[in-house]
Amino acid sequence: MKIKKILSKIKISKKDLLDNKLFFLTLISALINDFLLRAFTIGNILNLKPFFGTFGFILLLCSFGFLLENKKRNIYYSIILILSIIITVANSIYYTFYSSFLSVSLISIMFQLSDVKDAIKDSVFQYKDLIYIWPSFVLCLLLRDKKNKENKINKKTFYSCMSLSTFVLVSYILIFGVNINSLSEQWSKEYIVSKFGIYIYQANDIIRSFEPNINNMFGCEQSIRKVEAYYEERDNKKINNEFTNIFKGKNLIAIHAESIQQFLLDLEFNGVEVTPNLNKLSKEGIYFSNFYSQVGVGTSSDTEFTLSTSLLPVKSGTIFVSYWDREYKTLPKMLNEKGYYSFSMHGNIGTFWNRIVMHEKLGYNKFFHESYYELDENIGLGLSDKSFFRQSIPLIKEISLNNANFYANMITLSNHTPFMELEKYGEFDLSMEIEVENEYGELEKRTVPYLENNKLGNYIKSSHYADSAIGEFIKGLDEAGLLEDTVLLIYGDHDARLLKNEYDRFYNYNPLSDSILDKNDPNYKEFDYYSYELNRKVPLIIWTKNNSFKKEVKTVMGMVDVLPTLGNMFDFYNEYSLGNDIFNLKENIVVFQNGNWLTDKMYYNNQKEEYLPLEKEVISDDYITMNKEKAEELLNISNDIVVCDYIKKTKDISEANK
Ligand code: GP9
Ligand code: MN
Repeated sequence: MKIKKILSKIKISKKDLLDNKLFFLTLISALINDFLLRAFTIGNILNLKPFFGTFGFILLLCSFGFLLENKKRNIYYSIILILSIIITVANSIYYTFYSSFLSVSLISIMFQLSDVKDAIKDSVFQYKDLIYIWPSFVLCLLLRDKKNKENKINKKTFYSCMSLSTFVLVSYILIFGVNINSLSEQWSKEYIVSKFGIYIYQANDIIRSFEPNINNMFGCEQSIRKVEAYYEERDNKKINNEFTNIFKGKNLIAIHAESIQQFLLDLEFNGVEVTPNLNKLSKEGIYFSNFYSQVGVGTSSDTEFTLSTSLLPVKSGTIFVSYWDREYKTLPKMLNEKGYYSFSMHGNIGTFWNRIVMHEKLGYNKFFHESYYELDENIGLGLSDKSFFRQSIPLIKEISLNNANFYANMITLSNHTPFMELEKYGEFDLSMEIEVENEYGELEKRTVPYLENNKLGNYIKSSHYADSAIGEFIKGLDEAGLLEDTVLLIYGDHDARLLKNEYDRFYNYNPLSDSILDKNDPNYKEFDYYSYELNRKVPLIIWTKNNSFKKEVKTVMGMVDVLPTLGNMFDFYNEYSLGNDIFNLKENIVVFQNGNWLTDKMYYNNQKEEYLPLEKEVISDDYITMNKEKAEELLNISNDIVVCDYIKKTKDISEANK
């Protein structure tokens, strides 16, 4: 009854609306573009929720147009329309690159994105990104129509549109049971877009971008109490095991291997290994074969942060850029306390990812960036890995002579998307030799291109180069006598950000026709969402020259677990770690920024609320609910620690109490 009453009050005159073609264009084009964007990105086109969300929201915005007259009204609608086009185009491009949606807090680091703009242009700008500009052509036509310039203020239509939009939004929330909290939690951008549409997502993102400052001023008291309760309950004590103190007093060299994925290890083409050096190290040292990076939009910098702190990236923006001023308990700081000299090295400009500021905050005594090297060979964004390593050895040697112990973090660069500098990577043959029957019925050898001239193929060639650079580095370290008391830690920083369809030719190549197998072919191997996500894992190896600890660890593990695992080996302890010493765990959970999570039993897709079982054992609903809550809690707690500067605040309180 009530609904009928409300509806009867909403009177929108047909004439009013038909006289307002711009109003219609804005509303309808926003709806269509939102639909197209979701179809081309997350693909949930049959879901009605975002449709109602977008309709209610855009109608609400458009209703204010009726309070304006003539030219002003046209300008108002044109602005909404152009903004909606910009939002969809920008998100379309961004999604191809990051598999996520744009966050305005990234605008402050646009100068960095301009450094990778070539990478973006070469690899991900696609014609589909232009579909969204169609309304601008209609807009031009309508603005030329004189009738459109004569509009009177129309309060009645304003009230009607307002009521209708409010009615739609309220019933959308009530009927669909939309979880409004997810807007403030923002722990999965894909989730928000799939439930609210792109415009509500972006408006919410803009409001939330002020959070770093506002939250710290007002909303943190409660968050800090939650973090405190979390640590109390967690009982984050150090437990001894067979690896305790095995590397106490040893030097540490970490190799941050740009974009190296785990599937490359032990992969061969024409009898030649893609990563012979990593293969050898993985067999000689402790090899974690189910290891995942846990990056957000901060990619490389997020890995640097998580490795150093055992905390996760923030929900919105990047820690290196927006939260560099917070206090963290870090790997360099803890080693420095033990008399180590900690330093980082990288062949790109120091300001990239705000490293020049953040590395100092993380506790590195020195950051050797591009300016410290002779730029004698360039690959991609900066100095080539081979030259970088070659020039780094004497610098490391000098530090080793002047300090009791050292920790070096070497951030490699050459294996960065878009993997285009083939002539610099060296020879690596990705063609395939096959035998085919000729017209006389005889077998004949033929070479087919397979992964030559292909994005994944180029990535493989680039990775072969990166692996060879690591091999040369280790040889150089050995020659300089730097391996005797040193532990090497090698990890892929994140996946190569290849698109799912770029694996098609790799898995489903038909050499006879030099094309991709048909989906109905019995040999066709499905590379679906889960295969893609699980394939994003990266290698992690802990290696020493004498190799007394050979082992393959198969338990799932995330970047957040590296610090506690190393802490047990090197004898340091971070009570704020959110990860675990992997050797003290029977079962682990790896939580990803988009809310997905992984255990040895299953991979959970948070966006679709579905999962892939990884074992035959039946998975109970309780198990899923428990881990879902755990994943959510970890992301929230980590975010609160950073945003609310928890570590500094607790330290201040304990000092005041002394
Ligand atoms: C930039 C390099 C690459 O210096 O570390 O950063 P990424 O794009 O991987 O975050
Ligand atoms: Mn990287």
